[in-house]
Amino acid sequence: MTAITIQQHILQEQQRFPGASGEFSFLLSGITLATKMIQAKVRRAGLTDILGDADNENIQGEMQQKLDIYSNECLIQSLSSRPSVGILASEEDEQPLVMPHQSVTAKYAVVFDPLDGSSNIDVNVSVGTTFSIFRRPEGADFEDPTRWVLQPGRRQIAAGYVVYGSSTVMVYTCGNGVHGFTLDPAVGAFVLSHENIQMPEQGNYYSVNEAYMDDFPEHYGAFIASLRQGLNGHSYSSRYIGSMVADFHRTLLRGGVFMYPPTKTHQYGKLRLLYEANPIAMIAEQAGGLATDGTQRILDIQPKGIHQRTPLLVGSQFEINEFEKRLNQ
Ligand code: P6P
Repeated sequence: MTAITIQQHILQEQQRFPGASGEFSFLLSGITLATKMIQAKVRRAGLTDILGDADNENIQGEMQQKLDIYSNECLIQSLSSRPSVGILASEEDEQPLVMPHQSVTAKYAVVFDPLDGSSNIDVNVSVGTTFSIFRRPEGADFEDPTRWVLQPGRRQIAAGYVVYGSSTVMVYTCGNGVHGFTLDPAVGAFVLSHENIQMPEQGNYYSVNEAYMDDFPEHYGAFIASLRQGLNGHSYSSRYIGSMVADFHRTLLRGGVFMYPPTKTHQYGKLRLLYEANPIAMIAEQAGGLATDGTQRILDIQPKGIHQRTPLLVGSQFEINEFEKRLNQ
């Protein structure tokens, strides 16, 4: 069977965007290039002095890991050389970045978390990169860059993530199904390995940080208790890595539910809407799953701030419907 690289796949997807003269595939190739550079550093993290905390804090108030900084720079450098990109918004930067060219023909904004879960790097736990792509809104200019990115997730034209795990896998969607590509280190290419991923309608795992169990709102606690007891004679195991991309990737392939509910310290949950929940939610829905903030679909939320947080429940139809049934009781 001939291998299909992500570049070939993107070009096929490109046909779905009328008038996109290769710009879209060139944009996505900027992301794949950056993630190959990131993975090369992640794979060697224990061998270079890149481990450990940088001496400055990012806006999230977390100690930046040096790999965070490197990963952010890889994505900025790669995407800045794509004239179709007008605005970037990163988890690592308080404000959106306006591309120096400020081209009137710039069509896209890219939102990303360069290295989600980076606090796990030093203990060799899987980490990930997430990205989300929007079209430039009608009439948006470079005076108000936030307008390019404060769009509901349903307007994403593409979204995806790379999980740096036992292998490096990129999962993306352009609204025409979800497809996974495994990096072949021998040739340095992402090769199609999971075509048209469908999330199981019901799963065997629930994934949540149970240390906060007493903090969760009551209906979350009741839902988790029902998963522990088993639903409709279906039993569950608990799996939680503490790295969203890895926890979601398992949920995508095996089904079940991943959640980060509101807690006493994070009344809107810890995960960020724009560059964590939205891309994950687009992938989940494209694969037949669901994603909610506990009251509405993630993709319907109108963002108010680039770094705003949201509760997130994402997973199989069965489990999410079971949660929503309890909510309405
Ligand atoms: P907690 C990693 O720092 C992260 O942002 C997500 O990747 C992960 O799901 C979550 O935080 C883990 O948070 O509070 O369970 O340690």
